[in-house]
Amino acid sequence: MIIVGELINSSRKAVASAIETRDEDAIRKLAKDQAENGAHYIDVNAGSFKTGEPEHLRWLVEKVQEAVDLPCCIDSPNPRAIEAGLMVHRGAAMINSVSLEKRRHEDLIPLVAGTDFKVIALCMSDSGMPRTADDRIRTAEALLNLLTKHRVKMDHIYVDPLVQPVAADQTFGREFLAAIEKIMSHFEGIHTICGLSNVSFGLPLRKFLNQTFMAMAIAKGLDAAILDPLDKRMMANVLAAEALAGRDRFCMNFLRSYREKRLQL
Ligand code: THG
Repeated sequence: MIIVGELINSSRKAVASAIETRDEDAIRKLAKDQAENGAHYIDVNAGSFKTGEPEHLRWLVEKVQEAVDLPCCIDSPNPRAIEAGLMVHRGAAMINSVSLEKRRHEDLIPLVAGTDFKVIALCMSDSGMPRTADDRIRTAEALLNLLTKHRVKMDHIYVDPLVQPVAADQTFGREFLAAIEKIMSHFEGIHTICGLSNVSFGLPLRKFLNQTFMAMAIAKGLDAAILDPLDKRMMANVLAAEALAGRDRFCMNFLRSYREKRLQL
């Protein structure tokens, strides 16, 4: 499972103020803590700032990469902000995200064409949010065609079918899960990724719901996730679900994590 640490996100109050006051130590600590707890990428998001987002994102990329030897997942709906982050990034960043919305992909495709960047392909189009698994597959297919036509390798594409709250419509969870299964079985070499926490919006015990949903998504083939690596129960859940779904040869990863006391409930 490829883990993208979600904590450096300006929707969190402490992070927004660290960005505003240029508190390098706070950002460095968040990057280090997530790296030490199993993150492979560090998500950086300054989307709550109406002005200066590109400059904030560039600063975040610099501070994260000074602190840890990991690539960033550059998270913005604004192609200009993504570009600013990429300018200072070392190694192959993950671009979060390209969608089928015309304005968004027209600006981003030239940035990713023929590169080794990982690209999150978000299942959103100009007709809005997807509802069914079929909505998601259609958008995913169009995005895959677009990206591969521009020489992005299948193995570098992470489809995000977009998690929607089950409190708004009880079919949203199962439609998302069906989409993961179809995408993973139809497109050879592709990856799937998601941010889980939307699923529990408007309900109590959100962490518990997110953890349960993660195990269900792993059973369908999800192989990357944007989550809080400091959530021990979530990380244990990932290890358990991968072993139980037959994605951990001889349960070696589960056993090693247990021995190294990284599997604590
Ligand atoms: N897909 C993709 N990228 C994404 C998302 C996605 N990036 C952003 C988001 N969704 C995933 N990242 C976060 C980061 C922080 C929090 C949730 C998701 C978070 N939530 C607080 C909590 O859970 O305690 C609540 C914050 C609040 O409501 O104010 O910290 O789906 N490609």
